Amino acid sequence: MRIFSGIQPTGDKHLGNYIGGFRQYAKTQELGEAFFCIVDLHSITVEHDPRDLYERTLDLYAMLLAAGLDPNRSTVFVQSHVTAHAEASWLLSAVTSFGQLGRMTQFKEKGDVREFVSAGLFTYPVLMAGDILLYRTDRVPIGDDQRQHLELARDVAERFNSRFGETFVVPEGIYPEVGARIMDLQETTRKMSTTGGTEQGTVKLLDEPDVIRKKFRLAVTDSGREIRRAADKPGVSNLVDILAVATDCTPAEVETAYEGKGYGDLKTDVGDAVVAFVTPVRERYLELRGDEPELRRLLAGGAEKAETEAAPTLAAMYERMGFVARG
Ligand code: AQP
Repeated sequence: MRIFSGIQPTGDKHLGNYIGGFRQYAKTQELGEAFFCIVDLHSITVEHDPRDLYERTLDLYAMLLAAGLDPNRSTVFVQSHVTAHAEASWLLSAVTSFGQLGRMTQFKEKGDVREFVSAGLFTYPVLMAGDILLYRTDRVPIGDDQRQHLELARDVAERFNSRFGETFVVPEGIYPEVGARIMDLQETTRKMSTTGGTEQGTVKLLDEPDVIRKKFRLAVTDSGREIRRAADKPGVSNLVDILAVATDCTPAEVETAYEGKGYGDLKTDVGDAVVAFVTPVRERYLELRGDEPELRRLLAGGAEKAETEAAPTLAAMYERMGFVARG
C-alpha cells in the first residue's frame, strides 16, 4: 500500500496539526510504503517572507522526525526538490474544473480575509492533487479540513483516467477517529489553525509547558455543567477529545471519568496531559534542529527517492496527453 501526505512549512505547528496529522503519519508509515512531503510550494500561495520559508522548512522536517517519522523507512522530502510536482500541477490543471476550485471552502475562507488574493491560492488544490497522484497513492492520512481537497484530487484522477487512459490510483483519505478537527480554544467553532486562529486559542507544539497550561486554563467552555460531547458544547467536546488522544483512551471513557466534576478540573487535567504528550516531541525536536547539515543531508536522500518514484508517473502523464518526448 502507498501512503502520501503533505504538510505546509508555514507558521508554528500546533496541536491540531499534531493530532490530525503528524500523529497519524507515524502510525501509517507502518502500513506500507509512505511518502511525506514538506509542501513548500504551497506556502507561497499566501504572502510569505523568504527567510521564514527557509527556516520553517527545516523546522518542519525536524518536527516530523521528532514526531516519529523514520527517514530510513519512509520517504520524507521537500516538494520543490522534486520538480515533477510543479509540472504535474500544470498538466492536471487541464482536467480540473474551474467551478469546483471556486467552491473550495479553504479558498473562500483565506481569500475573504485578504486584500491580495493570489492565483496560487485558487489553484492550490491542483498542486495538491499532483502531489498525491504522482506517487500512485492509495491512502492519504489527513485531518478533516483537507477532505474537500482530497475529493477534488479524486475527481481529477478519475477525469484524467477516463480521458487519457488508466494512469492514476484514485486515493482514499484516512481520518483519525478522534481529533480529526481540533478546535481553537477561544473560538470553539473554528478549527485550530496557523493562519486563522486566535493566539490564546492555538496551542503551539513549541509552547513552553506553562504557556500550554495557561491556554487550557483560559479555554472557553459552554453553558451547562456536564462534561460530555454534544453539538451544542463545542468547547467541552474539544477538550474531551484532546484529553482522550493525549491519554490514549476514548472520549466516552473521559466522560465517565469526569462525571460530577467541574470544568476547572477538566481544563487543568487537559493542560497537564498535553504537556506530558508533547514534551518528548519538543525535546527531540530541539535536539534534531541543532544539526542543520545533517537535516539537509537526510533531505537530499529523501528527494532522490521521491524523484525516482515520481518520474515514471510524470512520464506516463506526458505521453498519454500526447506530448512528443524529447528525442
Ligand atoms: N485543527 C486541526 N485539527 C486536526 N487536524 C488538523 N490539521 C490542520 N489543522 C487541524 C491537519 O494537519 C495536517 C498538516 O496541515 P498543514 O500544516 O499542511 O496545513 P493546514 O491544514 O493548512 O494547517 P493549518 O494550520 O490549519 O494551516 P492554515 O491556517 O494555513 O490552514 C493536515 O493533515 C491537516 O489536515
